[in-house]
Amino acid sequence: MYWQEDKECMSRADLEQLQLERLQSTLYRVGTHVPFYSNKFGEMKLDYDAFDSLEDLRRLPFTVKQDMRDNYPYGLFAVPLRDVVRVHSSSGTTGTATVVGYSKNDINNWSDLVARILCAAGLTADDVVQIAFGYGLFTGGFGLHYGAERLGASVIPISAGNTKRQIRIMQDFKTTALVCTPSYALKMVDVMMELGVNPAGLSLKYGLFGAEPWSEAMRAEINEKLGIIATDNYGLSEVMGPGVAGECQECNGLHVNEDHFLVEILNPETLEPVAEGEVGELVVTTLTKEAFPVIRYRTRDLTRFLPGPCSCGRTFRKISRIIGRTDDMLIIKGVNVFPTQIESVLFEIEGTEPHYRIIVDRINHDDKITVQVEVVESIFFHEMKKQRQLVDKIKASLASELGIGVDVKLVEEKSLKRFEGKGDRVIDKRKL
Ligand code: DLL
Repeated sequence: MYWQEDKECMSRADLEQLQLERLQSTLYRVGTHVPFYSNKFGEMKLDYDAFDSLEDLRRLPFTVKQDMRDNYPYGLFAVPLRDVVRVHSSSGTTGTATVVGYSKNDINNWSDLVARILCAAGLTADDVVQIAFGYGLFTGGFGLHYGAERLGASVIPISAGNTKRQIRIMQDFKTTALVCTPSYALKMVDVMMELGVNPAGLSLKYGLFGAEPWSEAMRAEINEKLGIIATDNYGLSEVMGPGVAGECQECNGLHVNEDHFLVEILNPETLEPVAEGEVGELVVTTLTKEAFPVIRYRTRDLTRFLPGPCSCGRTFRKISRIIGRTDDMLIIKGVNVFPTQIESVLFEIEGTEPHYRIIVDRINHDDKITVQVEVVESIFFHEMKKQRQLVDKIKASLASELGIGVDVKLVEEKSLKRFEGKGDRVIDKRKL
């Protein structure tokens, strides 16, 4: 049930002591090997010996994505390239890519941390794990692969794409665990329906989904359609990749691997900690990374701490599923709207399919948001009145969730784009 019980269930006091020791050595490592940090620490006259409490973290400077771009490609590495055994890179949607490196030890830790997450989700060495994340510079494929191998499971490194083949392999190889983005899991369901494959006839038991925001309602839909237990796992390349946090079988929040990552949740404007349990930006400091340590990395991901302890016995704190990113929050007529809020509403409404697109525009200085929703084919055979009733129902539910009016357009089944990797359901036409 645990992969590294001595760590995952350690007392908070022991954990905090371990975190402090690891933080001190990380600071020393970056302060002596990475000019970016030595300059910053020099400016603030950081005295390593006086750094004797986790509270002192608050005095340290932040690292942001732009710092990584400015130091492209290897400027933030803390070891010489000859000690780097792997490089990954994240392209993001804009600007220069960021490049991250791993030492042998980093890969070893990464494998254990991902194995912890797979184990917490219920997987064992008996499982057959189909990894439908892209293999390559993206951390998803290789990260989950090494973790699943470390667990001793049988790994199918199929990578993303070629959905018909994915399903064929799932049937023939008796896959018990599917690993991909939640969007791709939904696409697979679609293709199964097209092919006349009944998911109940598969051997699937688990789905480990991550790499993009999704909602509780989407989980329910996937669980029901595939007959599995879906868990959420979170990570980001700048910090390691998958393996930063993951859900146990309680399925209500993600345990952070706190012996390797020190996390804070801050108000993104004031950069002060939010009140306990409030939503804020996740900020991560790595505690064991050798090749690419980061201090107070601003992830832009929004989450909150959940109250503990967890009945699974793990002592690591839990964060809620990621609600969205500070940069994918839409501000519509001054109101903050997250795509996941819209998703949750749509998934609750009967007759709609789990595929939607959000289009934002500004017409005569007025923000306008239109949600295109796929609906089951039969809706279009109904009289107009029924269609209008459905539109009104969706509009009313969205208005009550979001606090603003939204236009709704019903579109035919399978008319919206499907995703094999991270989904992108928002088209913002405003020139902001
Ligand atoms: O997406 C790492 C990963 C791969 C995590 C596979 C889990 C599974 P990046 O491509 O650098 O790395 O993207 C990181 O994706 O900052 C979040 O905004 C988002 N993200 C990752 N996992 C989740 C999740 C990988 N479970 C960015 N829920 C992060 C919501 C997620 N968003």
